[in-house]
Amino acid sequence: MKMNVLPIIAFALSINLVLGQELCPSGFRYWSYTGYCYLYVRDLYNFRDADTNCGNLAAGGYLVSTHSLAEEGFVQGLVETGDDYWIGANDVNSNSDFVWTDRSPMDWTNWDCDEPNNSGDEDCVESNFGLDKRWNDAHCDNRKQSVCKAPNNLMVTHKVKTEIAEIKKNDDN
Ligand SMILES: [Ca+2]
Ligand SMILES: [Ca+2]
Ligand SMILES: [Ca+2]
Repeated sequence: MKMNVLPIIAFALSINLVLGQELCPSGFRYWSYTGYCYLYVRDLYNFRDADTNCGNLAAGGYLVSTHSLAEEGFVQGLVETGDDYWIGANDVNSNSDFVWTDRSPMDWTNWDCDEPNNSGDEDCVESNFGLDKRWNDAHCDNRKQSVCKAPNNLMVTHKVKTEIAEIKKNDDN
């Protein structure tokens, strides 16, 4: 029997909200359009430390990945200074092969014109670059503000349950 779990998730979500429980890790802001939680980090970090910081602040937290112009716009709106900030895209492992630190698909890009240019081996991506406020590959050691993205608490619970079920299944075999 195949069950549609979406109504159940939606119901659980509403119960959670009714009970006033936090849907997001502390300080993160929920966005219903994606169901994810976001946090603007004003402190300046290099790329690697910025990504580690996101993981320290939330279970499953990484530098933000975006998957549409709408999501990019939402994230830009969180960045109070309007300055450039780290996002999770990088080509550290393989030049010109950009990936997200959260391993989600690279299903759209928002490069500024003539970027990415890998000038002097740039491997980490910032947004809010240039007049058009788009993406640029930059030097990973630069210290910038950043935005973190994390699954909402319900997603984390669901993921843990799925993993436990998977482990049990493997034990039975
Ligand atoms: Ca490189
Ligand atoms: Ca590069
Ligand atoms: Ca560049």
